[in-house]
Amino acid sequence: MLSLTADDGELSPSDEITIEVIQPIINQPPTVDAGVEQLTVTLPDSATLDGTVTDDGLPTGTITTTWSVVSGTGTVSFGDANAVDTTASFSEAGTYVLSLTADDGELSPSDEITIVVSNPIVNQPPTVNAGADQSITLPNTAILNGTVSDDGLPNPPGTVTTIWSMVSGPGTVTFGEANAVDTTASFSAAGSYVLKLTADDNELNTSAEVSITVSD
Ligand SMILES: [Ca+2]
Ligand SMILES: [Ca+2]
Ligand SMILES: [Ca+2]
Ligand SMILES: [Ca+2]
Repeated sequence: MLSLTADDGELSPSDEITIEVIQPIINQPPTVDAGVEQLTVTLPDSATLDGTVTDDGLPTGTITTTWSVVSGTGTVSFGDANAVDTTASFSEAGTYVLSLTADDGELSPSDEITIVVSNPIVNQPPTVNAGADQSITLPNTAILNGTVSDDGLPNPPGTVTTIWSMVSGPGTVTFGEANAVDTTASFSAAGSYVLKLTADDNELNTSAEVSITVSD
């Protein structure tokens, strides 16, 4: 409140005026959040982008948002590059940095997100070794020493089933336990036999052979 007083030495009337001092209205920049710091995606999946943008409505009340690529090994396709929430798909595996910018007409801050894009994991077939060729004399049995390994895929089941069988031979073969990798084989007659060990991961199977020479 200001007071103005005029004083002529005898009389001093005054009048008052009230002045309200207000802050100038300053445009605040939009706040931009591009979402979680890091996303992981397995091809051919796309990434779900969940951005958040707010503003004080100044200077015009209109905000333009734009997703763009800061860095990346391949190309990026956005579902809608001007939508705060959208999707991004990637041409190849690698690490990508994307940026979400919000522009209120005067100020345009941005925020980044890192997306790690992986190739799909492909099931590999089991590897099988049926052991070294050997010779035995009847009535001895052959000791079969197989080796089987797998990448554990697919999961489920995550396990491999194995079976020994006879490919060729002059007689019959009896296995101690046909489904065991390491087992025994006994033979009904002398001659040359070829035995086979097969491993099956429920999608892919691999076989290996071993020759057994059986003499009387
Ligand atoms: Ca959102
Ligand atoms: Ca603003
Ligand atoms: Ca073995
Ligand atoms: Ca496998």
